[in-house]
This record gives sequence, structure tokens and C-alpha cells, in this order.
Amino acid sequence: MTLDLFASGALERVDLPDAEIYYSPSVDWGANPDLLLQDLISQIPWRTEVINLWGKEHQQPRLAAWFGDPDARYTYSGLSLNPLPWTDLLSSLRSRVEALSEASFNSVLLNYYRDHRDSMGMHSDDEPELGKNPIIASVSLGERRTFVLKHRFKKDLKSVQLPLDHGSLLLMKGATQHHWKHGINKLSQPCGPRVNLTFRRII
Ligand SMILES: O=C(O)CCC(=O)C(=O)O
Ligand SMILES: [Mn+2]
Repeated sequence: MTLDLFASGALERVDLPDAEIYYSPSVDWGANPDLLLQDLISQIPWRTEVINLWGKEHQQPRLAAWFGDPDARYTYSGLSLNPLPWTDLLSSLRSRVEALSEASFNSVLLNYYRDHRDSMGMHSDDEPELGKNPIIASVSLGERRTFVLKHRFKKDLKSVQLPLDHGSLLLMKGATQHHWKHGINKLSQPCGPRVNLTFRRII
């Protein structure tokens, strides 16, 4: 990793070709991360989404929820989501994320990985409503799960494993989504819950 500090001094650049990714393992969220995790698990109206992949319906292997400004509608994998209104907790996390990432966000997708069986398939966040070079800020709480990155075209590049810590912030920007896919694999051993929040700007 090379050091490339934002004004806040909290984020380090992850050294990957064709990508602009920053990471801080431990951010001051203004509250105890254990309590944040508990509050999110108990307060968010979690849903199992059914998505359409190649004409076939599948249940997503995790729970999800979508919050944002009223006009921030989001469509992916044949699913069109209407945002729920910001809660105080999500607004305060958004303010902190905006200050650290020097960007503004009008929505957040939350993912709840209940245990080792929950996962997210490899994908790029490249939906048209995110714009050409989206900035995505990803907050992780709970069990440390590994964020896997794989180059979309340079097949000789090994996949990269980035364990995401409890209370961490990961920022993806620039051309990252054009060149890299990412995902969270299932694990073979039992593990605790993890909540991930990805702040986005829908345009
Ligand atoms: O859980 C994670 O860290 C990944 C989330 C993600 O890639 C997404 O919501 O698009
Ligand atoms: Mn993603």
C-alpha cells in the first residue's frame, strides 16, 4: 500500500492498477461500532430481495435495504427499488462518510450478511444511474469478511483479497468499476453477522 492521504488523513490508497481505492480500517463514527451494528440489525426493515438473472428468479443470499432522497430510485438485476426516507442514524453516518470522502451521496444500500452462508456475487457497480465514474463509500460493521477484487480484462492478474474490518471505510472511485469486479464469498466456517452500507450518488 502506498500512502496517499485525504484531507482527513484517515484513508490510505490501495495500490492496484486501473483502480482508485482507499481504505481506513478504523474510522471514528461518533458512536461505538458494536452499538451501531446492533442498532442497524434491529432497526432496519431488512428484506430478502428476489432478483432476475438471465430470466431466472433467485433470492439474494443476504438481506438488504435501500434508503435515500425520494428521487433516488435504483435498478439492478431486474429489481427497481424505491428508497425509504433517511433515519437519524443513517443521516449521521452519511455526514461522516461525506466529510471523509469529500463527496456527496443521496442514497445508501445496506447489506446484512447474517452468517458465513451469506454472500455477494462478483459484480461491478456500473449501473447507468450511478454515472460514468461513480464514487462509492462502503462502511463495514461486524464480522470481518473479505472483499475480493478481480480484474475484468487482465486475466493474468491474481484476485486481490481485502479483509474489511469492523468500523472500516472503503472508497472506490475513478475508473475502478470499469476495470474491476468485487464481491464477498461465502465461508466454510461459521461466523458472526456483518452489516455493510454502500453510500452512492444516483443521478
Ligand atoms: O458487502 C460488501 O462489502 C460489498 C457490497 C457491495 O459490493 C454492494 O453493495 O454493491
Ligand atoms: Mn458493489
